[in-house]
Amino acid sequence: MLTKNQNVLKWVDEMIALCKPDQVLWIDGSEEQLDALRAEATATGEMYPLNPEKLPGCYLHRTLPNDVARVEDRTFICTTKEEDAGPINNWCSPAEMYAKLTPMYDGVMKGRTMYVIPYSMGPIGSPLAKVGVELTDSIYVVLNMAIMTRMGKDAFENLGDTSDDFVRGLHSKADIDPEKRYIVHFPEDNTIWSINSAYGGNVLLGKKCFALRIASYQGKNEGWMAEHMLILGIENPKGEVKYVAAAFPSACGKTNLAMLVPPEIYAKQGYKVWCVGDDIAWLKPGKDGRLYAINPENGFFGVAPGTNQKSNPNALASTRKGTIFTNVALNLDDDTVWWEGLDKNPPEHALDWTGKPWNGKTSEEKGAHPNSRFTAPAKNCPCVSPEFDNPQGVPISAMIFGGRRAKTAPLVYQSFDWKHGVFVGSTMASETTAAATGAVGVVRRDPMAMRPFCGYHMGDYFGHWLEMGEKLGDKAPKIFNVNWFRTDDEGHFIWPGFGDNMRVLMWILDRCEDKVDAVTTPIGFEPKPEDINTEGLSIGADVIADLLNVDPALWKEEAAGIREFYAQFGDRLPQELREQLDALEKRLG
Ligand code: GTP
Ligand code: SPV
Ligand code: MN
Repeated sequence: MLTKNQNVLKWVDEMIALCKPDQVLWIDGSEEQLDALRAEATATGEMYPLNPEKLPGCYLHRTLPNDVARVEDRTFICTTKEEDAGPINNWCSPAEMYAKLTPMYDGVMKGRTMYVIPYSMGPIGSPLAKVGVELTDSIYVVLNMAIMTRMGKDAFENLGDTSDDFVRGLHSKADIDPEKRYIVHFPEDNTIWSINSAYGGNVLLGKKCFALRIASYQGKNEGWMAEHMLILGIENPKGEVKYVAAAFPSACGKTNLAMLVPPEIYAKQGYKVWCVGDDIAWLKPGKDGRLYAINPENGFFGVAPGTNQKSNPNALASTRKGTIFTNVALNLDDDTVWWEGLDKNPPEHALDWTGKPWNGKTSEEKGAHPNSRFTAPAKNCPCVSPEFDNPQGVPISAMIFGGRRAKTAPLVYQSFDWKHGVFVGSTMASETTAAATGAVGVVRRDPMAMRPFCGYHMGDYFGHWLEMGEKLGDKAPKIFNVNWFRTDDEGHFIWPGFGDNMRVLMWILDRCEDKVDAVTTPIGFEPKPEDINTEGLSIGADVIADLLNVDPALWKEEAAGIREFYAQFGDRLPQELREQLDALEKRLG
């Protein structure tokens, strides 16, 4: 036992009595203990050790083909009142859900070990950090949590002996039965129950379950925000760093933007980009009245396919040691890993993500699952920010929303003010990706990229954003929207993206510092095409003009779609947003 905290001990005892494990192991975070678990997982085949020279300390893990992504249809927010979960979340009453799941957990860990994982979301000692305890029967979960969080006995330091302010996470693989899979949140009890999955976002309970769903609920009650946002710093040649936070839906480019490599035109002047976080931001007003952000995580659970030396060298470098790969292909010649888009040289003697023999040169099938992932320590990242562990966080100058839109949304625009920015975020839409089960490529509304992650009524969430704006006043970050994914008539991306997204960030920072004018359009302020720097690109200002084009007919359709989307929130939609929509329609004529 690593703590004297009676609330922790009592709850762990209750869960032991319920799950009836053969053994209980408290995870202290020591390398010796982790090494023993790595050895055990290797012996049972749960983890496969990769080439110790080329990928030291790295492992491959495969999940069942029925268990490769988040399951939004089996994810629940259980609040006493149904209306508190809102129209977007699946809801069930806590009493009914506890009654349904308790028998499923009864004796589920017989013959297994229960691991008790203490962890901190956020730097230990940070006023913005929070403690969680996850109970699990999966070594894979322990080893991933060791990378993704500040895990081990130090995490209990923040809690002390009497506090009850920790998130209780209970996970069991059970039989990995998709019919009995549940990812359930009880925000009123600080509790998460996950059963019958072994895939990342469903089982690493510090991540989406705690740091977004439970934390968004806590943030509303406590005056801060938990957002699906990357955090990056841009350092100018004078050494001044400005920070931005950006919300894109799953598999829409957060990890890539967070680690971007500045194009030559900026690098040679001395510009640098620093990664503070690639997925989640906790934001709170600081003493100076500005909004400060920490990354509650300690590693990256990144999409593997498409990651390569050109698109994201920093992410690739992060995965060269101490990394767990999930559902990628295994090169049998040298025990390394491969995925689509890594290079043009797929292995011939390989196993695909399901473990079947696979020849990358001849096979029509994919070697890696489209949602295959790497779990890499943040400290591995060559551009990790010197402020990564700063307990106070970093001040945010701009917030950026974005998604995958083939036509409607322009490359970039700025909201007229905070309220309009909240409207822009609340009406975000994006094509669905492989990060969740279900159809891919269907446009759906994904407000602030939080549709799958908001732990309470979305209308109240919009209200919270508006309140935060009131509190921040003229110190509030400026709000922007970007779209890297506009396509031409053949379906090709027009904008080069990746490192070249820096060109758009530079306009955004110039706007924050009042250094550049803008064009007023019905949807917001846009750059003059010549204000997006295209030096060194094969596209010119005419293509930029195209990318910035706002088609009034498409936008009228968009406004109608927004009206329909808003209708479901009833009187919990803030009146300000209805007014924003009316104003947009008026501007469109
Ligand atoms: P989650 O971890 O699911 O939250 O995803 P994410 O938002 O971090 O997305 P990520 O950066 O991993 O990118 C997902 C996919 O989008 C990858 O296949 C990338 O290659 C692709 N992508 C990222 N940035 C760009 C871009 O600027 N342009 C284009 N065309 N594709 C991009
Ligand atoms: C996402 O889907 O947004 C992810 C991966 O970042 S997961 O941890 O599965 O949620
Ligand atoms: Mn994500």
